[in-house]
Amino acid sequence: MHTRALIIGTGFSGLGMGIALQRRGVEFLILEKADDIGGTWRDNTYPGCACDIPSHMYSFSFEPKADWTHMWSYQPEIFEYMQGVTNKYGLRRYIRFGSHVDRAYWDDTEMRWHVFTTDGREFVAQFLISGIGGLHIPLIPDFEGIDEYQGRLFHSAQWDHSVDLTGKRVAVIGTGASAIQIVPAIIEDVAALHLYQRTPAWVMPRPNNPIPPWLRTVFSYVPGTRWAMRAAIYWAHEVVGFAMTKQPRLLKIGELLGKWNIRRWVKDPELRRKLTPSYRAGCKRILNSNTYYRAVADPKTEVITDGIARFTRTGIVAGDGTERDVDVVVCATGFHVTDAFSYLDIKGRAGEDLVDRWNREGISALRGITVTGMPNLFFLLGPNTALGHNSVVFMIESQIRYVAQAIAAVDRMGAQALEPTKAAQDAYNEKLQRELAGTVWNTGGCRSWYLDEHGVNRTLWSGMTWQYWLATRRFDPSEYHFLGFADSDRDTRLTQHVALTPVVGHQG
Ligand code: N01
Repeated sequence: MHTRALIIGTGFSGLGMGIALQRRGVEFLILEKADDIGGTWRDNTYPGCACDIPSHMYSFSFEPKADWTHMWSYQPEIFEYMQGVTNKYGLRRYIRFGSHVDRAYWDDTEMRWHVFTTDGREFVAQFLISGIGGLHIPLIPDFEGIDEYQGRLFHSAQWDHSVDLTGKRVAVIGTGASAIQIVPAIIEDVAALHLYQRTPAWVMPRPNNPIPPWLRTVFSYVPGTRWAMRAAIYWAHEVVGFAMTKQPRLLKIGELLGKWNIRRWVKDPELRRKLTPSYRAGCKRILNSNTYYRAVADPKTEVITDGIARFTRTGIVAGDGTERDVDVVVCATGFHVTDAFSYLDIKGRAGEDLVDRWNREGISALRGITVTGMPNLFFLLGPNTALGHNSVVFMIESQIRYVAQAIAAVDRMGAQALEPTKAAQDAYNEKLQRELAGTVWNTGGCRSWYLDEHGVNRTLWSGMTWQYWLATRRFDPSEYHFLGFADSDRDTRLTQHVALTPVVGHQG
């Protein structure tokens, strides 16, 4: 099947990109591996699943919703919002559900991407846009003996709703963003909760009471109020972003709040000690909850900090040799992040394997979106565009605008394709890494999934989000080579600076 632009995924990225192309009259299709839209907000259905960025900000700027029921919405409401947007824009007719992309290659002669799904279908498109994001491949650590365990075991992002936790002994492994929402949501039901903590998180107080109906009415009917709320949320988060990126010392103030939150709920000094992080707040994602520490302090909960030595048929043996039997194990152990892209099979110009390159050099892209040697390939939430402090939907919208401008630039130039110059991509990433060097993620004294195995931050944007907005607001053609002009001399002239390996036509 032929189309002009092929989008992969129907999370916020894929849906937003579809809407932008629809508006601009660019023909497109969206490939979705599952049988419904929603990406991470479809997959994560664990008890207590909610967004830790307020919904008036964690939503499309062009599709505001006045009647969010909570400041920090729960997964069902966000999923419903995404369904509403999908239906409003009639996106379903562009989506091919059950289409799991397996591999893609760029044909230098045709100047087209050939994209294959696992069931053998082939799609051909001029532009390929990845909306797969970075947090979609669940990571279950390879604990010794895990395969022998006879109880129920699942990952937080693949919650098994057929398992009734009532009266069960449950182990939760991990104390990240997912775990701190799960633990308070299940504590009432379970008979015992074993919380395996490797590193404590900084957890700030956060009430999440329903937004009163009168305020929702104000947002609906009083012009400007919704935007004022959005702006207030945005700038409050940017202040934290300033501290994280420019003045990590200021985060000590947050640590005082975090310590107060522990003291407020936890009376046992030994437990307080276990729960108090030893690294700068913000180095790992700052979490927010008014219910987590209360659940941790519950007599049913045991916090285990001795590590996991191995699994047995009936439970887990901790690092100190203590064996604890459990009926259910929840792995809230996060996702493959910096290695998430190694699951891709993408071959670009002259058959170059993108993953081989990224394995050699580390993942990087120009503005986190385009990659030299990979014509007409765009990443949404690609390298170094995730956030530690604000709404990624804001980043996604900046990227979508940039991609739409890039496609328009190809058409305007009368070309078939573009790719960033190596000089532009390298200069961009050198500056980015210089800026990251002083941030809390690189200096805060923790080990997080923001850093790759060499300790290089390949995940987060280095500054404030408005700086990224500025950096992507205007597509700059001087950073690109344009390829595939009808006048082939012009093509040669423009591409002669690229170290072009000879065009070999069909690469598989
Ligand atoms: O995953 P995580 P998550 N042995 O990687 C521990 C987004 N999100 O699913 O800190 C023992 O944060 C690991 O320990 P340590 C958000 O961006 C957003 O919770 O590495 N423990 C950690 O405690 C978030 O950052 C929302 O020492 C092991 C935990 O497992 C991202 O998703 C909500 C281990 C993993 O925490 C991921 O969050 C939820 C091992 N071998 C999630 N391996 C929103 O509200 C890992 N751990 C938007």
